This record gives sequence, structure tokens and C-alpha cells, in this order.
Amino acid sequence: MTSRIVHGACPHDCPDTCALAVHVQGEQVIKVQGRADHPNTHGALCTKVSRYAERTHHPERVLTPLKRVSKKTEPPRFEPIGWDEAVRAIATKFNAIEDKQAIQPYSYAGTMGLLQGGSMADRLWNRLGAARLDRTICASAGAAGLTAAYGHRIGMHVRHFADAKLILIWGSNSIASNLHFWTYANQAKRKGAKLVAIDPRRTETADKCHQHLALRPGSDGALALALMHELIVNDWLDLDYIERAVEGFEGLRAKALEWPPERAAPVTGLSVDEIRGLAKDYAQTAPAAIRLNYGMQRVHGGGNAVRLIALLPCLTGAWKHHGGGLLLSASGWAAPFKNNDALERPDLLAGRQPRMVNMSAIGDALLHPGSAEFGPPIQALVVYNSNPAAVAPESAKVVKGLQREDLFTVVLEHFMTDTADLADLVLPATTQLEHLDVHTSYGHTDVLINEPAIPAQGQAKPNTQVFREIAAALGFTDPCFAEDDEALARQALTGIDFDALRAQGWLPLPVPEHPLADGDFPTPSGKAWATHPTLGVPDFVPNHECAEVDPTLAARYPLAMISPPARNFLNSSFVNVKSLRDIEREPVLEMHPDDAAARGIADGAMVRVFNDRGEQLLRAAVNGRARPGVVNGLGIWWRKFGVDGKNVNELTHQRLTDLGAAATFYDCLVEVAPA
Ligand SMILES: Nc1nc2c(c(=O)[nH]1)N[C@H]1C(S)=C(S)[C@@H](COP(=O)(O)OP(=O)(O)OC[C@H]3O[C@@H](n4cnc5c(=O)[nH]c(N)nc54)[C@H](O)[C@@H]3O)O[C@H]1N2
Ligand SMILES: Nc1nc2c(c(=O)[nH]1)N[C@H]1C(S)=C(S)[C@@H](COP(=O)(O)OP(=O)(O)OC[C@H]3O[C@@H](n4cnc5c(=O)[nH]c(N)nc54)[C@H](O)[C@@H]3O)O[C@H]1N2
Ligand code: SF4
Ligand SMILES: [Mo]
Repeated sequence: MTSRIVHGACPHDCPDTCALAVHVQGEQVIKVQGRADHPNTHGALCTKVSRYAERTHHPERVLTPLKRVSKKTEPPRFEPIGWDEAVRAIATKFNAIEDKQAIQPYSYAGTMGLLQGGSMADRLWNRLGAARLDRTICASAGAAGLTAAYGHRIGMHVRHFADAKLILIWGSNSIASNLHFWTYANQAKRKGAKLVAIDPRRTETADKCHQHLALRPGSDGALALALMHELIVNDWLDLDYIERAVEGFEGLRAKALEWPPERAAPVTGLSVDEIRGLAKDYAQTAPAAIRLNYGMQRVHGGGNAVRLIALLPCLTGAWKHHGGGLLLSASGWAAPFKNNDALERPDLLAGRQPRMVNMSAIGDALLHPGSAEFGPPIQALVVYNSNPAAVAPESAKVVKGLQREDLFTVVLEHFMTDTADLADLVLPATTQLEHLDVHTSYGHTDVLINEPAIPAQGQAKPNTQVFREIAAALGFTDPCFAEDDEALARQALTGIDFDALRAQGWLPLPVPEHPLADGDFPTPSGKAWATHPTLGVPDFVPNHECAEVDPTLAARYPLAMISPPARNFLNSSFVNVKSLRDIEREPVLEMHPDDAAARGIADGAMVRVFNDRGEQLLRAAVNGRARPGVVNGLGIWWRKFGVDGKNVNELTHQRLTDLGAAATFYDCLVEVAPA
């Protein structure tokens, strides 16, 4: 049988947003490859998504609507039901809820598609007046920090890293989470560039850098201030660029002068020489580029740390050089081309302002008894593109909330995740290979289309279709609920020729090559904010949980735990793909040999990791990747694959970041003992 190739786009929450060539034979996907003609994909996919056919044609796919028949505290049992019955049950429940703010959507970036990630769902929630969701679980501290420095979420072109002479890979395990950036970094390395990893963990990326600075989690702001101190006292500033492109430098200068390397050293756990050496390299190498990633902003001071680091290239004028600057997010470049209002229809709120629940504190929200301020308790929860039982902090509370028998939970899913296990209704969703979508990227500046390659499997439906049917069952006759996915796709972007996008599969956005070379930041004055009009000067903000802030807690729980992603999973996606799970084998806790020895723990032993919120059993890996005082619990396993039915989020807490109200997964103290 002959095969055909369909234009696809990787849907995952990954900065690379690869262009896919989906090879189809009949109604079967036989392989998924990266497109060689898409510059940022250059013909290669990560291991995870090259297994996409295995995920889509997986024997455990949910293929019919399912209705719960067991109690929520019992092992989950479900029975298949028809779509009509499922949709009717949802409409009946929604109609019975008087204050629609008691209906809570919960979604994140299981797919980043503009259609399946929102669109029809948002229209429904807006029309209904359901509670809103503050989507803070990943990037909102960094987004707020970057915006407070540059005026928007913008950065250098990822391809320009290939021409840098110095690359700081800051809070990013790029080989695992940003593979196509790593390709450019490697090109630079071959041309003689120096690569420096700034990361508490000795990652596979740090292994391949020339230098690894293993700082303490949450100390990045102090490091950035000490680097600025050195730039100032050594006259390494680009005063011409500062004059043209930076607003309020004097205030920042005074702040930085409070942070000599001698003060930052004990805070960061780096030596004075390491800090001075880094400052010198950064000041004296051009072009110098920083690949900042979200790993460093999952702590109390994440927003301020991003502000400080983002200002470094403004002080040295690195932006003037091709191959110099910084990239955390490129999504601001795409923002003017996204027609969110057309897709989401905020006008359907008709002036109402339903309550907003922060997704990073969903545990507390689900257990909230209701109050004048909060409004009614959450009575219905609709989860799509997310697995909160596994990924949200302080899981014991999230699970307890999801176990409420009076809570009506609907989960749109591909698989029986930890969250689906706690649902009243599970609705089968199509995967990226079965539906239409349009994508922008936060790591590059192309837009992509994803055409359905095969028919929906079983009775699965695209998210858009499910929300269309719920709207119809609720009697919403607004014409926008009748629009099909093609109509949505054609509205998703403005200023882009949709048919040209469709023909090639991807199109570059018209972003200038060196937009910040002369300043021109998207702030009212065109200058970056060293002093922000309302936030003032950025400062170091220590972790919620650290010895400086809470010595009593630190005495009981002396180890800082971070839980960065495992290379072969994407958050909690792919944990059930056996070939990938086999590579990761089992949930582990990486420990430094000194910390392990002090507790009588040998490599490979089972350990109990605990704090006041809970405990989890993990296999210790004394493998050279953890720094002293820090343990790494690689994530994000499904709870049910854990030895004791739990994962690392059993230990994390729901406190938020300084800016952006984000989760602080890597701001967490624990103790470890032999199991
Ligand atoms: N394979 C894989 N790829 C992924 C993901 C995945 O789960 N697996 N997740 C995707 C998602 S959702 C996102 S948001 C992106 C980005 O996801 P990120 O969360 O940025 O993921 P990583 O690149 O692993 O970077 C995290 C790195 O930050 C380090 N780190 C932890 N705390 C600190 C700190 O305080 N300071 C510093 N400097 N470093 C710290 C960790 O050790 C880790 O190496 O990646 C995406 N790509
Ligand atoms: N401890 C700890 N916790 C973390 C992190 C960490 O580093 N450490 N990282 C955090 C970060 S950065 C993030 S972004 C969050 C991520 O958290 P989530 O956004 O919840 O990401 P996933 O765990 O990948 O879950 C996405 C789910 O969406 C489903 N899905 C995918 N496509 C579709 C679709 O088209 N339709 C429907 N209905 N479902 C679909 C997938 O099957 C999957 O189960 O986790 C956070 N949690
Ligand atoms: S997860 Fe990232 S690297 Fe892997 S295929 Fe998707 S976009 Fe590319
Ligand atoms: Mo994320």
C-alpha cells in the first residue's frame, strides 16, 4: 500500500514546536518524522514524539465515553456510555448549578494548539459565566518578569545562538527540553563558543558544557546582582547602549552595588572566583547569549530573578551583536498575529467577571467550603489538556479534593491518567494526529498548521467538538457555537495567508533580524526597565522554604528538593508509553554522595522522602548529578506508577511566586531517610 505524508505540528508544551511529517498508510500512522525543510526542526524529533504513532495507536487509549460506577475513594471502575447520554448528563448538571461560577474549567498545555487548547471551550465558559482559571502552573512568573524588563515576552531568534561565542544555558536542561536550541548551541560550540550551564543539577546538558555552575535552587537573582556588581566596578558596562535603551539604571546600579560576589557566594553556593570568572567571560566575550528557561523561575523569587537576568544583556549591550542577547520566550512576537478575541469571544461574558481560581492552588480551591469572598464551593470541574492529580503541587490536597463525592468531574483525555481515575465522566479525546489545529511557538517565530492525518480513533472527538455539543445541549444558539474547526482555524491568525500556511505547513512571522539592537523595547519609552514604573528596582527574593527565611523548618528538613522533568516524558505525558517508561525505568531521587552517606543511604536503596505535607518512596540514585544539600526527584511520574502510588508533588506546596502568581515547585524542603 502506498503511504502519504500529512503536514503536522507537535502539540506539546515545548519551545521547539516542531513541524511534523506524518506518514500514513490507509488509516494507520506508520511513522512521525521531523520535517527536514522546516529550519527549526531540521529533520529531527525528540525521542518522545518520534514515538507518537505508538502513543496514538496505544491499546490503552480511551475510545468511548465512560461513566464512573465506583466510589471515588475505591479503585476506579467505569462503564462505557453513549455520547448523547454523557453530554446530556453534563448539561443537566450545569443547569442544576445555580451560580455558574461553581463550574470550574481546568486546562493547560497538553496541546498548545490554538483550537484544541482553547477556542470553543473558552466560548462556552464565557457564554456560561463559568469560573475563570489563572493558568500559572508553568511560566507566568517568567512571563511577568520578562514583561517587567522588556515590556513583552520577546527575545533573540533561536537560530542566532549558532553564531554566539559564549552561551549561558541558565535553568535549562536543553538536551531534554529544548533539543532544537541545543542543535544551534552545538554549532556554536563547534565554532569555538564556550558553553556554561547554570543549574543546581548536573544535567546531561551540563555534561556537555565547558563549565557547570551548580548554584543553590532559587539563588539566581543573587547571582545576577553579583554579575552586575562586577560589570559596574570593572567598567564593563556599555554606557552608550544603556543611555539609549535602558530606563532607570541608577536605581539598579545602587542595588547591584550592595551585592559584591563575597555576599552572593554563600547565597548561591558558588565560589567568589566562579562568580567573578562568569562576570568576566560575560563582559568580555561578544557575542554573548543567554538561553534562559523556566526551570529557574519555579521558586518564590522567580519573577524578580528573570527581571535581573533579562537586564544583563541590556547592561553589556549584548543586544547590539548578531548572536547576542537573551531568549526566555518568543511568544510576544506572535501575539499581534493571534486573534484570541475571535477564538475565545470574551464579549460573550457580557460584562460579567466570574471569579478566577489559580490553577497552582487547585488543591485548596477544591477543598474550599465556599465563602462570601470565594463564592460557592466548586461543584463541577471540567479537565482537558491537563493531569492535575499528577502535576499540581501538594497532591494530597488535590487528590482529596478530586475525591469529593459531591464534586462532578468531567475529564477529556486520551488515557486513564491519575485525574481520569477520579472522574465521574471520562470523554475520549482525539490526539494531534486526528484533528485540525494551528500553532504558534514560544521558542521560535514560525506558525504551523496541523492537519488531521487519520480519522478519529474509536468514538474519540476533538475538544472543540465536545464543547460545541455541550453548548448545544445547554441551548446556546449563538452562531459561534456552530462554527466548525476549519472556520476556527481560518480565524486563528491575522495577517497570515491561511492557504499559504496550509500549502507549506508552516510560515515564518515577519520579525526583524535584530529588533533590539538599538533598544526599541516594547515599552512606552522604547527602553528596557531597569526600574519599573510600578514594581521599582528588581531585587533578590529568597525561597519560601530556606534556612535564611525559616531556620526552624530548615533544621527539620535540611535538603532542598527540585523536581525537573525526566528526559523521556513530557510533564506527565508519555509516562504510559512503555518504550519510553522503560528508558526512565522508575521514579528516582538523585542525591549527593555526602548527603547519602550522612544518612546511611547507598546508591539504589529505597528511600523515604518527607516533609510536613507528605512522604514518598523513591529509589536513591547517587549518580553524580545532585549538588550537596539538594536532591532531585525527577518528574512527572503518574502517581499510579509510583512504588507507593504517589509522585513528587506529594511534597511540593501551593505557595506562589513574587510575580505572576505561579507555582513554586522547586522551592521545597525535605528530609530523606532509608525506607
Ligand atoms: N523532555 C521534556 N521536555 C520538556 C518538558 C518535559 O517535561 N520533558 N517540559 C516542557 C515544559 S512544560 C516546559 S515549561 C519547558 C521548560 O521546562 P523547564 O522546567 O525549564 O525544564 P528544563 O529544561 O528541564 O529546565 C529545568 C532545569 O532547571 C534546573 N533548575 C531547577 N531549579 C533551578 C534554579 O533555581 N535555578 C536554576 N538556574 N536552575 C534550576 C533544573 O535542574 C533543570 O535542569 O520544557 C518543555 N520540554
Ligand atoms: N513537581 C513538578 N511538577 C510540575 C512540574 C515540575 O517541573 N515539577 N512542571 C510543571 C509544568 S512546567 C507544567 S507545564 C505542568 C504541566 O502539566 P499538564 O499541562 O497537566 O501536562 P501533562 O502532564 O503533559 O498533561 C497533559 C494531559 O493532556 C492530555 N492531552 C494532550 N492532548 C490533548 C487533547 O488534544 N485533548 C485532550 N482532551 N487532552 C489532551 C494528555 O494526554 C495529558 O494527560 O506541570 C507542572 N508540574
Ligand atoms: S516535544 Fe519538542 S522537541 Fe519533541 S517533537 Fe515536540 S516540539 Fe519537537
Ligand atoms: Mo511547562
